[in-house]
Amino acid sequence: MSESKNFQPLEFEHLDEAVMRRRGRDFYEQMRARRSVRDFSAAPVPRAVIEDAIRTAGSAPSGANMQPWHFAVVQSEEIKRRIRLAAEEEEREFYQRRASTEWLNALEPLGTDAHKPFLQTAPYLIVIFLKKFSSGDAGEKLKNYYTAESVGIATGMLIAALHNAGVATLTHTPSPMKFLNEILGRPATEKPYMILVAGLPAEGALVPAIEKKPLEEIAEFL
Ligand code: IYR
Repeated sequence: MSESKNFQPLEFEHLDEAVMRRRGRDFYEQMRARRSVRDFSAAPVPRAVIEDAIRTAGSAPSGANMQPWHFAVVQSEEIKRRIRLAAEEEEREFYQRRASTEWLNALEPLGTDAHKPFLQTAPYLIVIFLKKFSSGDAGEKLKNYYTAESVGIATGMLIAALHNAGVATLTHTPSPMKFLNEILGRPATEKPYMILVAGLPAEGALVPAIEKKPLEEIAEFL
């Protein structure tokens, strides 16, 4: 590709093979220790850590580099309370009526129910919105591309960044989540994607005894 005013040299760190192997293994060891936490302490986490993790998420690749995401970081006790009440209302509907028996059976090992106290206990609720449209320089409406893929990648990077900084998370998706637009004042063109609960685990927190599939079951090399 020729250099032009739209291009600049790539900055890329070439690693020795031994360093490559070590860093690959170290990162895996670190990431596999991540667990979804449902029992949070109210202990504070520095805002700067959350900001850097969101900067990391914002560095994710996205369709046509449209960066179709918005992160609403909720610390306010009052807003957390309103989100919890609205989410629990939807969850009661889910557990009592909407969920199929098959779905409830699949959730059994996780021990979840309609109570979501962590939505109030944890210091941060990072509410991730997916933007179907962006606004251009003249305020015109631009279509975004591959929005679900883009926001999924950014969210994965956010979870990894928080874990790396010693912050526990829970991916929480009450369904439907439309109430988040109202509570957080986001426009109808933005779709609530996920609540990422972030903070420190409560002392003695328990997690489900579940396992991840081994490489042989999830990958093939051809
Ligand atoms: N949203 C509900 C149910 C739930 C669904 C799935 I799929 C999970 O992996 C976990 C929970 C709840 O949060 O309880």
